[in-house]
Amino acid sequence: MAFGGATKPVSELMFNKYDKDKNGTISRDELRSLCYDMGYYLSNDELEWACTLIDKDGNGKIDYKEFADWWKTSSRFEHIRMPNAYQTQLICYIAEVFRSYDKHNHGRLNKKEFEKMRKDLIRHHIIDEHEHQACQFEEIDRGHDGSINFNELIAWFKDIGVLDQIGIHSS
Ligand SMILES: [Ca+2]
Ligand SMILES: [Ca+2]
Repeated sequence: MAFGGATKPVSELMFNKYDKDKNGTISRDELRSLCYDMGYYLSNDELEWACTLIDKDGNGKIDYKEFADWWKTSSRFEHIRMPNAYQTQLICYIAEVFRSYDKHNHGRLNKKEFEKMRKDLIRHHIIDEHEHQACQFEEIDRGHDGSINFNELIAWFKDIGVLDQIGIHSS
């Protein structure tokens, strides 16, 4: 920024470099190869989790905006690290609750289903009724398709710090 505008941001250079098939999105394999080149080999599970975090609208592709968002996080490889035991337990539980409200097994919840799930999560003290009341369905629905998928839910939890809080107690 300080040296003026001729150069592209690093995130864009990286995105273009690793979008090997030039389709404008980073696939799982392309992400794996990027991480590997940077010294972080991801197993299949780790790659799956990294994609859940980076592909925030859950459409199965990492677009440039999602990539740049991730790239600018201060510790980007730490950010996509596999959850610890407590977080894993929490995420499994959340996935279970999510699935139980996904009556049609579509992998996403409509507004009504989501509101029911939110009440359930409040009841189980995973989210706080007062603190997280302001979060609007429309904001959580990043892909704007009128439903919330698991990636969007996890992205929301990341935003409101639900997953981080648990992490603090574990180390
Ligand atoms: Ca690609
Ligand atoms: Ca996406």
